Amino acid sequence: MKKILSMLLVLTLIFAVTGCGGKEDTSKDSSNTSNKEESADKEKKAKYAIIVKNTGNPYNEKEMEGFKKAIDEIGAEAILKAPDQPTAEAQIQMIEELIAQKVDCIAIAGNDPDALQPALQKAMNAGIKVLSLDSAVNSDSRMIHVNQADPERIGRVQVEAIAEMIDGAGQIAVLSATSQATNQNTWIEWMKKELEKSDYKDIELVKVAYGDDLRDKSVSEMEALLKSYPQLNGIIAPTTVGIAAAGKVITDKGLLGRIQLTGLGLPSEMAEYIESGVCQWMYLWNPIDVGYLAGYTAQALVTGQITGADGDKFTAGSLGEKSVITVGDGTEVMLGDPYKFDADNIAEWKEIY
Ligand code: RAM
Repeated sequence: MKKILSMLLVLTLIFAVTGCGGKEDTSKDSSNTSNKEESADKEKKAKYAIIVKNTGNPYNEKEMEGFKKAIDEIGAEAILKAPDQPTAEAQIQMIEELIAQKVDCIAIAGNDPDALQPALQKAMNAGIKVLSLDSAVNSDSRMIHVNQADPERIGRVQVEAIAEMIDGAGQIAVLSATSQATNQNTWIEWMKKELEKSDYKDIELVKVAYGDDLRDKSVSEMEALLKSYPQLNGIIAPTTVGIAAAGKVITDKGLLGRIQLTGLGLPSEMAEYIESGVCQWMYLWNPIDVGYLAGYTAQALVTGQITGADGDKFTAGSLGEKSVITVGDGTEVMLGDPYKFDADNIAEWKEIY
C-alpha cells in the first residue's frame, strides 16, 4: 500500500512539473500582451501626488490645478496636498503619509531646501519618484526640479523695474515670503548682485522682510517697513502674497505715487493695483503651466522615459518637447521667461490666473 502511494505521489509530481512547463511555453505570447496591458493599467492606476507650499494662496491653487490637468490627461490619479502653514515640518508629515500610501510620485514646492532631505530620500528609497517644482529642494532630495523661469532674470528684472520707477535713487525694501523659501532666496541673491552695478549707486536696500506668504503677516510686515523707514521709496515683493498685501497697504494709506511697488504678482489679485497705478508693472509666469509641466515630468519619471539626467527629453502634453539640463549640482526642466504685466495687458490676464 505504501509503495502504491509513493508511486502515485511521484507520478503526481512529474505531471505537475511537466504540466507547469507546458503551460509556460504555450502562454509566452499572451503573457507578453498581458504584461503590456498590466503596465498600461499600472500607469493608469499610478498615484501622482503634489505638495504645495501652503493653503490660502491662489498661486498654489493654480499650480495644483495645472498638475491635476496633466494627471487627468494621463488618466492617472492625482493627490493634491497643501499644509496650513508654509513650513518644512508640515510638509514632512505629508511626505510620510504619501510614503505609507505607496504613491508613485511626489512633486513638491519645498518650504526649505535641506530640511526635507531625510523624508524625500526615504521616499526615493521606497521607489517613489521625487521632483520639486517652483521652490527647489537640494539636489540630493530630488531627481529633477521644474523651474518656472531663469532665477537670474527673475531677480535682475525686478531691480531694473524698481530703479526705473524711483528714478534711480532712494531707499528700497524687499517684502518676501518665508526666510527659508529657496525660490525667493535665490531671486533675492540675484537682486543683490544686480544692485552692485554702478547704475544703482544711489539706491539703498534697507531691509528684507518676511511675510511668510500669509496675507495678514505680509500686511503687518509692510506696515512695519513703512514705520521703520519713513523715507522708503520702493518695495519689491517677489511673492504673489506679499505684492498683493503691499498693494493693499499702499492703497489704504493713500500712498499712491509716494511709494512704488513691483515684484511677482498674480494678475487676478493685482489688477486693481495695476489699474490704479499703485503698481505700474510686475512680472510672473503661468502658475497653471508650472503645475502642468510638473505633472508631465512626473509621468516621464514614473514610466521610465526619463531618469532626470542631463539631456533627457520628453513631451509635456500641450507644452511640447522639454529637455532636462544641468543647473548647479542638479538637473532642471524650465518653463519659460517671466512675463511683464502692466496697464495695457492686465485686463486680459486677470481672468486667467
Ligand atoms: C508665491 C509663492 C510662490 C512663488 C510666487 C511668485 O505665490 O511664494 O512660491 O513662486 O509667489
